[in-house]
Amino acid sequence: MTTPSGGPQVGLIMGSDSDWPTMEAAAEALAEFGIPFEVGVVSAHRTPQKMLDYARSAAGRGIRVVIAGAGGAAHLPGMVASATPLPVIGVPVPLKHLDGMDSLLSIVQMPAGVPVATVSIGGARNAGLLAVRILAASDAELRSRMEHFQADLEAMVERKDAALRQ
Ligand code: RP5
Repeated sequence: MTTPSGGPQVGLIMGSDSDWPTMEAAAEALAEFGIPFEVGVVSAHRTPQKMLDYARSAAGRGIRVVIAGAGGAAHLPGMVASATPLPVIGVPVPLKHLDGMDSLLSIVQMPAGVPVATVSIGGARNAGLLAVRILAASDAELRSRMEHFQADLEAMVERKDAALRQ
């Protein structure tokens, strides 16, 4: 578990280190906005006690959003959501079989009362950006940076449009 200085605000966890190539995009998005985060492997099936300890202690340690990625029978995001009051963003990690549909359906179809904000299959960058938006809801400076980010996206599309039309 890595904890950069400044106290992590986002907990970025995944069921296996094999999920990192997918989940790295969430870390990159958080880093772009200067959000302190921690990274770790926490498995719902292989380390169930660690998962419960992580979920139950996260809020008390200053974590404000959890991003949880897993593949296959991807129970990590939902189980973490059941044991923390924090918002949990689930990332369906695509594996060799079933193209990530198994991961998506395991994460998205939560029972009422236990929400997980599920992004697209492999959509870790959006998970990172959604975490930034959640934090920005109570941080005017961060919200302003998100608005600039959105303006940059818009300008990029306009530049591509103009280039195509030439
Ligand atoms: C899941 O099983 C993990 O999230 C990972 O996506 C998948 C395979 O894990 P490994 O066998 O590669 O460790 O729990």
